[in-house]
Amino acid sequence: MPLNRLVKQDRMGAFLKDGKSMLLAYDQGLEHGPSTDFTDKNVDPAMIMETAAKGKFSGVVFQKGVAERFYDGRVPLIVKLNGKTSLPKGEPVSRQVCSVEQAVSLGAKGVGYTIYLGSQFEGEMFAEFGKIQEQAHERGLPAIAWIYPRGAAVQNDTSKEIVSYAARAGLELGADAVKIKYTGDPATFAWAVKSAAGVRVFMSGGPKAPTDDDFLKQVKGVIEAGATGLAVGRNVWQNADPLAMADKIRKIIFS
Ligand code: FBP
Repeated sequence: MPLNRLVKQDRMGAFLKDGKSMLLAYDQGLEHGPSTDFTDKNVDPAMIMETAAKGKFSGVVFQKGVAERFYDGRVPLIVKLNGKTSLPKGEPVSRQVCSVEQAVSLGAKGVGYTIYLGSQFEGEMFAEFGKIQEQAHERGLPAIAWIYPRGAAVQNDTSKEIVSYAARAGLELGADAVKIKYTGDPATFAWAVKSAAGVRVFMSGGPKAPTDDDFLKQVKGVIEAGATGLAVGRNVWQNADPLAMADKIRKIIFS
């Protein structure tokens, strides 16, 4: 059997077109709660499934409960394997709530896991992600790490130093892709992309930007920096016209 280190597989293939990607994230119902993020329309996961398909997203991200009830196969699925609510205070930790096996049975072509880098519990999340990465790779699936520096030890979670540290941690831990926050400009984000050394980099959308143009400027910067694309939620499905926004984003990523 060839040594793993000699096998340069891109397990992200199901989510790529011309090496780029645009993922629709919808796990905020657990992370933030419905009253923080949702309206009468986007509280319904069926609306998100429709947006993912009609908006020609490269993939959609659900927790297992939403996937079980609403995933219909039109867009490749990523199942988030851990999660937490915004209710506990103190050092953040997010633990596994779904197995790789269960994700596969739901039709997942990839699995996601959040690591709070810098938290006093980062070791627990490293260990859990380590097992998940091995189980996902045994099945040929990518393990995508949401790496968010957070906790009392982290002063500025969008600085060049900390975002590139997050990207590099993804490489070191064996992630196929990392989802990280934007640093604010292409030059500093390019350092994060370089630090990931081939691990695919996705920008995490964040709270809805004041205007479409503000957000699209970030998307341009991310692509200019050499990233693969973005995994976005609120900036699409909180938009008054989610499909029009998806179209604008797609044009930048795949142009
Ligand atoms: P958004 O584009 O809405 O920010 O979604 C990306 C995401 O990573 C979600 O997958 C996740 O629920 C959320 O951000 C986590 O947000 P927070 O930074 O508040 O923990």
